[in-house]
Amino acid sequence: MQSVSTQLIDDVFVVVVDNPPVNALSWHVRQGLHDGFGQGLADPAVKAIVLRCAGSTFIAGADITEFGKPPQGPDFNAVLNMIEASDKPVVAAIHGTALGGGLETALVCHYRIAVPSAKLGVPEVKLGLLPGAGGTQRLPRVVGVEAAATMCSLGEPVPAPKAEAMGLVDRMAGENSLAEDAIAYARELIAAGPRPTRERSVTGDIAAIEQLKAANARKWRGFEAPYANLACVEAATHLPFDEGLKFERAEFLKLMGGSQSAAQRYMFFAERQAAKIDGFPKDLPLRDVKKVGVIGAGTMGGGISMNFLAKDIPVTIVEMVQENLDRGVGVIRKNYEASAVKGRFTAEQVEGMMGLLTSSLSLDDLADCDLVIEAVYESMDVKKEVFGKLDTICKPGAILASNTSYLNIDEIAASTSRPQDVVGMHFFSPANVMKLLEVVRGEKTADDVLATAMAVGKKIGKVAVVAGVCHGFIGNRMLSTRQQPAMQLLLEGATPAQIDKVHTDFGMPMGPFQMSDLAGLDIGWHRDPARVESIRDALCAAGRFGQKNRKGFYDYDEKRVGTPSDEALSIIEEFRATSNLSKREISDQEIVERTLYPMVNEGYKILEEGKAQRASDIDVVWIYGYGWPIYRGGPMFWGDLEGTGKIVEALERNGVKVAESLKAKA
Ligand code: T1G
Repeated sequence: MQSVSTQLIDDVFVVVVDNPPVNALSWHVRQGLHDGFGQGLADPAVKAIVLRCAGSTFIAGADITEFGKPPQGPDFNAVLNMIEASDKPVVAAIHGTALGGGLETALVCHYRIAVPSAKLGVPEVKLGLLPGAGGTQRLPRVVGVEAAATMCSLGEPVPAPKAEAMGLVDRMAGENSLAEDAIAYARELIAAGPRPTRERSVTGDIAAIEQLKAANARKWRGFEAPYANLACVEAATHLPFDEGLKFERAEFLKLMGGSQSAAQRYMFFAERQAAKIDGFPKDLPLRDVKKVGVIGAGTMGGGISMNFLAKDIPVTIVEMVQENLDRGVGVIRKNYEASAVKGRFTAEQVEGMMGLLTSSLSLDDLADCDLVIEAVYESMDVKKEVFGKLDTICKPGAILASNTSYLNIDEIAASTSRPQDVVGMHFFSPANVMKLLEVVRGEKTADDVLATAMAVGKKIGKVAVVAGVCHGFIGNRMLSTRQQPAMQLLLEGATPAQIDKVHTDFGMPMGPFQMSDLAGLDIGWHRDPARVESIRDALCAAGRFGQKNRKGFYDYDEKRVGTPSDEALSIIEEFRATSNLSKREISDQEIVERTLYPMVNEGYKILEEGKAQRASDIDVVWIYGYGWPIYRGGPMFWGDLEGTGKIVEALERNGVKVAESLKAKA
């Protein structure tokens, strides 16, 4: 396939990459670059060379689909070294996103010109990798140690204007005149001649590296790649260039061969796959969503509203009581103002978003909404009543969504005359922060309603996953299979802190009991202190409701930092005594087997029942909804790594009914 073309314009030779959709450096692109530059370098009429890309972006990186497959085409580093060694000035003309191997290609070019809207970055760390084609050695020679260390270890792209200020971009082009501006710039540089990046010196203070480690220790807990990136940048500060390249190569191969990068590359595609609905054409016509209604101005309703307002979509928020409505609107404003203080929004933007919010005490004001999301109390009766009213109020074709976290969407839909317009949109708290959105497909949900809900999710920056109707859909259904054995382990002698530590050491942001305290132990409690049928009842009876009143499984200080609680432990001991279970030593491995393996098992059952489209969707749910460590790829990916045979044996040993499909895979 012809993915690289060349043209000679007077004395400037232009090499154009055209490999949709993102000009990834597939083998035929590398071949084309090798051949094209070979031609340009050999032609005496050529005085300067421009490298640019067709389509929407400059090269966005190596072709991730090629990883792990037998190598094809010329070696990437060989092609880059050939470009850098050019005896004629080479200019990279950048638009869209020059990422990873794309930026590394731009770095072997001697100069870089970019349009203002372009972005440049090395996001390899997000794939559990590092720039493996000289990026960690050339960036410090162009932008200095601190900027290079930051770009490599955090992986965030830099807008072109800032890149120019850093010296990464040498010239800005007109937004619509990159091709011609690049040629003119190359012609200007004929006199200056080539400027091989490898010959430039590393500048800046190595202390920046330790500062980054200290500032990101919590965020990088358990990750290998950020530290490998920093080690390579540090190597650039004291090794000769070619030694530095060798160091980088060795570190790159270590990461590439490790399970963390395999997991993070898997998740890169899994997240994109989740957006696709099996059997639906890509161009299925969607319903227009220009105005959204949200019912309930509590934590969820407010958070849900914020997602739309931040994307300039007007919201009408409805509450039943003025005081609750005012509080809810006030919380939205306070959250936006807090974000503004952190620089995420300007004051004008906050006013603009608040200006798109209409508050009301009447459902009738939702009549002209294209999408209404109900976020009221988790009671089927309340939801049925609300949907019955919406059925009479909302315009034909409006999408009626429930934010329920586990109730039956089909039952809710049956309370309307338009079940085809009803869908679940389960946001995760805090709804304006958590990226996961479970879109629950009812039996009668129309295809375009499902597709529209998924598209709306993407539009407001969520990672949307299709779930089927069952108790807890995908995420909470699997969560419940962890909670019950965790409680049982308490009865058998483990402590909340031991169990939570196994989970946080595994990489979860918090363990089962820390999570219960955060959510509130009194959620769903029968409120009868005399009725103590579980450890949770016993804690609630003692007025221990969790973080909300600073005592639950743990005691909490004013900053909500939890410490083990003697009172909670004695309550657990007392309850254990009533269950004539004797206390025993419990190993961490047993805690893994009894709390994490059942989640994998439940994932297989969810797939058997068709409540998730694919195993990778289940992994997306757990990474974006619950903070499962992305370097472990999600419960299903991790289950394969852990070994399905080992999992089945442990489940059977612990008396858990194993999913047939899991047993068959063991
Ligand atoms: N390789 C292969 N396919 C890719 C790809 C890549 N690098 N990037 C995107 N795609 C596919 C993607 O799967 C999707 O496919 C389609 O392109 C559109 O992507 C040696 C080792 C560029 C910002 O990490 O960040 O270079 O679903 O939906 O929202 O040092 O894609 O349509 O079939 O994301 O407009 C480093 C990854 C690689 C950049 C565009 N580069 N890509 O976002 O579209 S490793 C990256 C992105 C490397 C070197 C190292 C984004 C984007 P499909 P999309 P988008």
